Amino acid sequence: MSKIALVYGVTGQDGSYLSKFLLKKGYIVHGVKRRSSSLNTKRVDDIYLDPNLNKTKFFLHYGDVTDSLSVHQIIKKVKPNEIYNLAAQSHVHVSFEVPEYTAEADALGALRILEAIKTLNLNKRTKFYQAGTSEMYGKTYSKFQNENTPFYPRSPYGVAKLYAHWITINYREAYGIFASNGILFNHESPMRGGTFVTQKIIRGLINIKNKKQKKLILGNLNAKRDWGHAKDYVVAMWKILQQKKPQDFVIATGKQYTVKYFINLVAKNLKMKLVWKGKGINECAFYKDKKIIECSKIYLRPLEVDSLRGDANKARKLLKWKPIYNVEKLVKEMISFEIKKII
Ligand code: NAP
Ligand code: G4F
Repeated sequence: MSKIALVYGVTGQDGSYLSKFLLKKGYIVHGVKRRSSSLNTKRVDDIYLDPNLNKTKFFLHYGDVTDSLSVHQIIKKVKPNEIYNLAAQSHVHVSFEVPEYTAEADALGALRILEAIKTLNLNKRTKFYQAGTSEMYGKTYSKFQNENTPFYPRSPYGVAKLYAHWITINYREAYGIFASNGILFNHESPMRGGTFVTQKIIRGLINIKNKKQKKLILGNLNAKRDWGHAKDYVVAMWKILQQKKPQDFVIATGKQYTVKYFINLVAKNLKMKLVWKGKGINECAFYKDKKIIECSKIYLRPLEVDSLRGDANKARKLLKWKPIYNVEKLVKEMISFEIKKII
């Protein structure tokens, strides 16, 4: 019998990779999408078949993690073996603008799903994965962050995710639900949303090279991130739910680069020679004597997370997980995907 998975956040970057991974493993995959006036399913259109016409193993349901009724109804109907809660307002900067909504979706969303598992008496049937984040570490004092590093979130997003982290542990301990947190460091891919810094840099520099854009305006170039590939990270999500007992794992590459390093790497791949001038908010880059990169306060956050670097030794040992992609391979794949779109 095929296992049944329910993916919240199916239309997002990770949801699309995870669904494809689970289908390949033989799962029946149900995904929850939000009603939107513009199409929001482009990342999963390639696996969607009309259930009336075709024999499909991939089903979509309208729903929202801010809506308890829909959460309850969908879980009651699907009775999944595994639920992956990837649904979130996932943009850190935006969370300062919509803090209440971010808490509704990112904090209480997890609670609503866990409560549905409990009230529907699915404790023994349904495993739960919570998409935790390195943003929960926030203001870091240690070089590497692992499962024992204290949390100090620096954004409404990080604070909301920390609630989801602890409520997952709480329902695990109080009601015996197989509920686990993945604490994932930044991961990117060709499916990454356009307003996250990696995709913004890649699309911006390609457009500038092709004379379709004059300037790329960014914020803090000195922040350090541990960037992996979403394709590697969804494998870890699945492995976390295949463990004998529910527990929490850090998933990361262990390598760290600044935003400026990432820009230079993309430029090198595009054969664009950049000349950097200035410092801080006045730092800028020239290409063929034209100023093409500038910094603006608009993209600075009220608080910044300066440095994230994960120690995924626990995952390496217990999950036998390690990333296949490094940052160079990631950048090459993202660039080549964007260039193919233009041709
Ligand atoms: P993403 O591309 O922004 O996808 C987020 C998904 O959540 C989308 O499908 C979105 O739907 C859906 N969503 C948003 N609000 C919702 C709501 N109220 N109800 C139901 N669905 C909702 O994010 P991602 O990069 O795939 O990340 C997946 C999860 O991992 C998120 O929870 C994120 O916070 C977390 N995470 C991400 C990273 C990373 O570096 N990517 C690292 C650590 C943790 P629409 O398509 O309709 O917007
Ligand atoms: O790409 P970012 O927006 O990602 P951020 O804030 O690290 O959050 C991502 O990773 C988290 C895991 O640690 C996830 F939980 C979260 O959902 C999301 O996927 O920004 C990366 C860095 C930041 O320091 C930011 O200040 O890049 C800096 N940055 C500089 N200029 C910029 C820009 N970020 C964005 N989005 N846009 C800029 O113009």
